Parts: sequence; structure tokens; C-alpha cells
Amino acid sequence: PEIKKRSDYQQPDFLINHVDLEFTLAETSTKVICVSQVTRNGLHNRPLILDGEGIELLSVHINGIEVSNYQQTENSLTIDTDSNEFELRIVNIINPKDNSSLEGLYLSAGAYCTQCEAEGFRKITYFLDRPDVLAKYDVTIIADKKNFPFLLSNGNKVDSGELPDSMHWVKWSDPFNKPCYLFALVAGDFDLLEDQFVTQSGRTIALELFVDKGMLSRGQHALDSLKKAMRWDETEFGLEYDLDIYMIVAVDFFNMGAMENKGLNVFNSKFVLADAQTATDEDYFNIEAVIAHEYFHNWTGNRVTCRDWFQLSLKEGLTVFRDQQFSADMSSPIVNRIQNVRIIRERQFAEDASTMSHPIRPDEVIEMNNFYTVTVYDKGAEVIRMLFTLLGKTGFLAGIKLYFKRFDGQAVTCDDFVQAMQDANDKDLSQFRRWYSQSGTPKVVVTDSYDPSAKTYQITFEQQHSATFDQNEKQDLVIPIQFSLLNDKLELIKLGDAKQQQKMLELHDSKQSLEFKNIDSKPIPSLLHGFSAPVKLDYPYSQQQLGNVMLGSPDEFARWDAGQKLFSDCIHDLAGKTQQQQKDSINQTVAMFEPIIEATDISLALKAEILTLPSFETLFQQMDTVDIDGLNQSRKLLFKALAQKFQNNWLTQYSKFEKQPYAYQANQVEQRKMRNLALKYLTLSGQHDVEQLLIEQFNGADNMTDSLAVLGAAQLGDLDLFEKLMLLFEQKWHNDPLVLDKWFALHANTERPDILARISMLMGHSQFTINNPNRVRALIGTFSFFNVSGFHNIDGSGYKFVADYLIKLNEVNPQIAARIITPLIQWQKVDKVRQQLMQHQLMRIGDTKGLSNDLFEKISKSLP
Ligand code: BAL
Ligand code: ZN
Repeated sequence: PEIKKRSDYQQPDFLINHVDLEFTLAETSTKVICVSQVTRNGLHNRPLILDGEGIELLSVHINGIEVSNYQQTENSLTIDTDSNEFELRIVNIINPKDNSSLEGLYLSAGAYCTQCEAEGFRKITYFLDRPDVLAKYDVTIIADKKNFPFLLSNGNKVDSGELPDSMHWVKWSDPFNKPCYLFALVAGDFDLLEDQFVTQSGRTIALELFVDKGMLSRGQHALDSLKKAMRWDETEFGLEYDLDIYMIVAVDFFNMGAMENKGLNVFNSKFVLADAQTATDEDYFNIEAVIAHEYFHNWTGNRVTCRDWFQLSLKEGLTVFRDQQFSADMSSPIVNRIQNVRIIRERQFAEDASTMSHPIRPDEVIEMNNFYTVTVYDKGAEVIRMLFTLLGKTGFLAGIKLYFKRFDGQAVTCDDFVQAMQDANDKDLSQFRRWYSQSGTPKVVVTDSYDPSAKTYQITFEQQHSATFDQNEKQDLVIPIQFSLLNDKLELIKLGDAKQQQKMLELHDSKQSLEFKNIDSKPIPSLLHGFSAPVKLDYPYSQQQLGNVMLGSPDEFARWDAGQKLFSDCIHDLAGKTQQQQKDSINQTVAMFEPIIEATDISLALKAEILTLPSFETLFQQMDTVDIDGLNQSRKLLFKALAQKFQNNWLTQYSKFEKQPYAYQANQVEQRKMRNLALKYLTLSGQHDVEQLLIEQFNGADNMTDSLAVLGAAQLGDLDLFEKLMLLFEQKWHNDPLVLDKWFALHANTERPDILARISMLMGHSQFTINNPNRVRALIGTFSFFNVSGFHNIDGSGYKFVADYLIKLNEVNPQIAARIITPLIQWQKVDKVRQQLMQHQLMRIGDTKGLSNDLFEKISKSLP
């Protein structure tokens, strides 16, 4: 396969400014007529080369005259013409029914829908499938009226009519220029939830949410979230919606979370449907966030889009940052920030440490679908956040304003974005731009010294960069580091003339020092407030100092982080100790958390976060080489000790909140969080009557959060009750696949010797199908990402199991296969025996006949 390079970008040879599409929908032979108004771009005589894949071509006309001197390959159509401006008419047939890749036009549980980002439009018709070709679209859809009463596309509905044989048609017109990746078509029979939104300038927008029949009551939260997002973007960014209608369709078969097609978002139903019985607090949260994310794309992505796919972070990093800010405003900012950081530390650091390491603006791509990554999205959002931190909110918003003023309606680059930020703020961002071109996780090493006689304190920050798999040479970055200093009474020390208590250092040299005068005793630094940069921090904290930061830092993130470090240090230090030493060390750490349980100066939500152990994945990323079994064991030892030491406190926390009928409200969410954390610990503590508690909560729960928490606790405690309750759960939700995904996932990450037999059996469940990405992610994805003992079984059976599955999935849905292979290519930190076992399976997959580009790219990079 061809490697595409960012540096090879060329303007398109031709432009298309208007597209007239007509679809006559039929399951195995949908007819597509695409009439494009084409103009030659610049002075040249090169032919028009269109992209296309899996298309049956019927005819090509130029200015009404049929042409036949074209050349077709597996993925292109070349047409030679002298005309500089012409109408191109292409007629072709596609087969939505057999399209299991879920790209282009396909069937999802009987409804037609499309997914065109990144390069799916070429599976619909021959076209210039690249984001810098912007056109206005008129779309006519013809289908059987009984089965497909709703025929939807982008923009405004402009006409419709009846046809013989109970067929009907609808015509849509989108007044905005857009790249073809934002094209969408949906046809089906749905329940429709309607509402409206009045914009700040007084325009009324029709809101329409389409869901599977019978699911209407589960759509309300999504619709409410949409209205909140629309208002928030007006008040925070001054951005108003631009069409008269905004449609969202929830479909069951979808590769991504959702898609921001202009005026017609298509959503994975997982991120739309919710009610108390079927959705957890986390689901409610995610729905609000994803609805907002897609809405925010209307400006950051659609009005201004990417010039080429290497620039993906232009829209994704910025839009993730915007949805993070929105979520923080809608609920608890600190809990949100902690969740953002967990993603970076668990998954983005892992990606950067692997053979898939790439900058947020990649330089080389084989399959674009492989670059919808935590690096492009979440590290991309951290880079935008650093700009926000460096420029301040006012400066940042001035940059955004200039960005839209310059680039509205255009396809641009990350550099264009940074330039707007720079020009609006008169700040030189040339060194900052390296964040876009450099991969890897920087390390910031902090050292300090105190001179008691001079009463001076010096603190030195040094940035260090290691080579990554994709890049040997690294340069110094601009790293904003927010910090404060505490004295031994845990009081804040005033820093600098402005009597600031928090300082921001812009670290741009490899090493920078600051000196503070009139300091009475050696301070304790509280570092990287709010996770002000996506780096690993190294300061030789003593346990006592960490305890002090956890209790006394003015920054809630730093308090949480200090607690996490206390836990991680303890877990990592257990290796190689005698049992007695382990016990002593654990007891000492655990005791440090007593004041947190009693603390009254933090929210319940933050308390629950502080009392949650770092995940296995986070701990994994803190080490250079990992003893998988040892790390898993050590984490469990500490978990159990926390459970036992605070047994009475957990019972108090569990019992102290009055039960109320379920509502997705901040105070209820944090109470459930704490209560269910306490339930976990109680179960793990081995308290004799915990089964009773679990059964009572399971039977009495009026919501999915509490039901699922019981299953999670019973699984963690390895109780026989787990199997019994899982059976009951399956019986209750047998006909609800979205709920069953939670059940599949719980099974998949259970530690048990016969886990592979169990998963094989579940693959035969009547609701499981390899064609549905949600099912596959729940069962196979959860196993490979989270079942540490099963996946990493030293006999290699876990790796082989996943490889066998990926070989099958490669044929069905390469995009999802390439997601689930992630843990298998992250062999770099495990022991040599496992490394060889993993590589052996990668080679087996690599030898598969008909290997997709998606898997090829990841495997070829990953094998030594
Ligand atoms: N653009 C793909 C889905 C999303 O990031 O919103
Ligand atoms: Zn997005």
C-alpha cells in the first residue's frame, strides 16, 4: 500500500463547486447519479482523476455527451478532457446490503445511512474525495415509502413528491459549501422527537431527533443536551447555528461515536439513547459530551474545515477542547479534568510509547482511519488547552475570532490556526508550533534547593525528550507549568511582586530556574496545577510531602494527583519486598488517606476520585518494563488493604445518603459515585454480610448505575453471587443490545481460568454479531484492552484468541479490527517471552490473505 506524506500536499487539479446527487435506493443495487460542475484549477493539461472504490460504473457524460475513453482502476477513474469548465455526469450502482465496512452507504438494522469521513464518499460515487474540494449539494432520494418514510440529507428540505409503485422522493439543498466527507443520507422508519431552539439573534431552529421505533422516551436527554450545547456555544464563543434545521439520527451499526455531517448528524445509538433504567450516569455524561462535540463541529470543522487529513487535529483537537470546557461548565470541572487526564495517561502515553507514535499532526499515513487517535484528539485538545493557558481566555477568544474572520468557508491547516492565535495576541508562537510536529511524551524533571541562611529557594525545571519509534530527533517545546509553593504549615507562600500564589512558568529552554527570596523554610512545591501540560513530571517527592500536597494544595487537580502518586509509588515499591515489608509499606500509605475520608473541604466527587486507585493501564505507563503479573498482584494488595483498613468508613459512606428517585443531577451523581465506590471496597473487604447489601441494592435499584455497580462489585470480590446476578441481568435485558453490551463487557473482563471458553460461548449469544461494532468492542475489545490476566496469559492463549478474531474481523470491518489490535501492538514494555508471543500473533495476522490497509499499517510498523 501507498504511504501518503504530508509534505507531498498539492492543490487539487480540478475543483467541484456544485453537486447534484440522485439516489434510487435498493438494498443490493442502489443507483447513484452524480452531476458535478467541474473547473480546472490552474493552467495545466493533466486529466481528471477521481477516487472510487467498489463501484459499478454505468456511464460517464461530459456536458451531456457520453464519453468512453476513461480508465478505471480498483480505486480510481481517470478522464481526459480539454475542457476547463464542464458538467460531469456519472451514473453508478452500489451495494449497501453487502457493505459491512460501515463506510459509504450501508444498511443499519434496515435503515440506510452513510459514513463518509474520512474517505467513505468514494464508496458512493467517483469523486474528488478530499477535504479541500468544497461544493454546494442538492440531493434527491427516491425510495419505497412504506419502509422508508423518512428520507434525509444535509441542509433544507426543498421539495418532495409521490411516485408510482408506492415510491416517493425528497429533495434537499445545503446552502453551505462543504467537503464530501460531510455529506450524509439517511432513509428509514423512525420515531421522531421534535423541538426548537431560538438563537441569540432570534432565529428559530427546528430540532429533530430520529430514533428506532419505540425508543422515543430515551431521546429526551440527548435533545436537552443539544439545546444546552447550542446556548453554550453562543454565550462562550459567540457562535450561532446557521441552518434552519438540525437533525440527529441514532443508528445501531456505527464505527465511530458520531458524525458531524452538516445539519444531519448520524450517531451511534449508544451516544443518544438514555433513560434511568438503561443508562448509567457515565452514559448520561457521555451523551451530553458527544452531542455537544458534534454540534460544536458545525463551526470548528464544518464552517472551517481541514485542507488535508494530516490536519485532522485542526478540527478534532479544537472541538474536543471545546466539548471538555462545555462538560466542565455543565458539571464538576475537577472531575472532568481528572477524566481528561486519565485518557492521556492511560491511552495517549501508551500510544506515544508504541510503534504507532505520531505527532498530533501526522507526517505519514497509509490508512487515514488509523489516525482518529487519542493523540490527534486528546493530546490535540491538550495542545489547544496550553494555548488557552498561555494566552488567557480573552486572548484565546480573540484568536478564535480572527480564525473565523480569516478562514470561514475554507479548508485550512493547523499552521493557519496557530497563526491566527499569534496575530490576534501579538505573541510569537514559533516554538510552540513544535507541539504539532513532535511526537512523544516530554518529561519535566524538577529539582530544588533551599538556603536557610539566605532564605532563598531555587527551583529548576528541565525538559527531556526521548526518541520515539517515529522520530529520533527532538527539540525543546514551550511547556506551561503552573505551580505554587506550600510551607510546612500547608500555607501558601506568596510568589513574586503581584503577591500571586500560583505561578506560571513558560518553560522554553531545556533548563530554567527560578529563585524566590524571603522564604522562611524549605517549601513543598505543588506542581503542574490542572495538568497544565501533557507531560510526565519527575520531582523527588517524599511520602510526607505528597501527603501535604494532597491535603493542602490550592489546586484540586494537584491534590488528586498527589494521592495518585502515593498509591502508584506504593504499588511500584512492593516488587521484591518480603511479605512483612509489603504489609508495612501498604499500611503506611493507606494511613495517609484517613484525613481524606474525613475531609470536609472537598466535594464528595473529588473525594471519591482521590480514593480511587490508579488504573492498571496508568500504572503500566509509569514503568519502562512491566512485570504484568507482579503489577496486577501489587495493585490488588493495595486495593484490598484500603478496603479492610477503612471498612467502617466505607459502611458509613455507603449508608449515609438518603435514597432519592433517580435523576441525572450533580448532587445525586456524586452521591452514587461515592456510595458505589464504598460498595466496591466493602465487597473487597470480605465483610460477612456484604452479599445481603449487594442483593438489596440490585433488587431495589431504580437505575442502571446502581444495578451495574452491584455487578462490578460482585465481580471484583470474586463472589459466587456474580454469576447469579449476571444471569438475572441477562434475562431482564435480553432484548436490549445496548444494555447487554455492559453485560458482555463485564464478562469479558472477568478474571477466570476459562475466560476464553466463556467469550467463545458469548460469541454465540443471539444478540452478538461480528457485524455490530458496539458488540465487538464490548466483548472482544474489552477483553483485549482490560482483561490483564486473560489477555496477557503467559501461555499466549489470550493473544492467539484475539489474533484469530481479528483475522475474521479483517474481512468484515477493517476499521474496527485495527482499533482492537492496539493492545497487541503495544508489546514494548512487557517481558521478552510475552513480546515474542505477541509478535508471533502479529505475524500470523500479517500473513492473512486480503489483509486490509488498516491492519497492514499497524502490523508493519509494529514488527521489528
Ligand atoms: N469527525 C468524526 C467524529 C467526530 O470526531 O466527531
Ligand atoms: Zn470530532
